[in-house]
Amino acid sequence: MFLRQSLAICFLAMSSTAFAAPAHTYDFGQPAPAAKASRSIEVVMGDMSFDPKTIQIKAGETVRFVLVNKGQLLHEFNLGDAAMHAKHQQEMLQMQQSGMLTPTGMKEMSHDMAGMDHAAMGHGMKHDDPNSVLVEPGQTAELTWTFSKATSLEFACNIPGHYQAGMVGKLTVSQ
Ligand SMILES: [Cu+2]
Repeated sequence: MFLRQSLAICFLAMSSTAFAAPAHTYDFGQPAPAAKASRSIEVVMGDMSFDPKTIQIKAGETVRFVLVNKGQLLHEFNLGDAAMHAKHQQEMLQMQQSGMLTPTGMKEMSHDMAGMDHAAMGHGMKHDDPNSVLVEPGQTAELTWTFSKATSLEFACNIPGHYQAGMVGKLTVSQ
């Protein structure tokens, strides 16, 4: 009874947040369903590397990224510019310090803990940005994105220390 109530409240809180604050938007495009993709690009993640290191895309293209983690550690594939990655690295450092982010995975937080962190941090201690996906060692994940305009971006892993160790590549969107 109590559990059912708190779940309902949690769901209500989550959905009202989603409506009150529209999902984070990105000036370089938006997430898309995989079926909309005009091509796929496989990116292999190693421990502190991406292969390929550079990706060329045309404005207007919808690309399905297939992310293969061949390393021993958890890695992230995140689309953004250098400033966005720097900000996300701070968030991931907090997740790591809270014990939520481990070297090989992301722990589920209890509802109580998540609520506390949400109140304390504003942003909420959750890793669910649409421009990012976490890939556990030995796993494959996907992210599909429509690139709206010509711009210079980076694809990066923002797990503490990884970007600095070389887990960043250039993604150029041309006209
Ligand atoms: Cu990494």
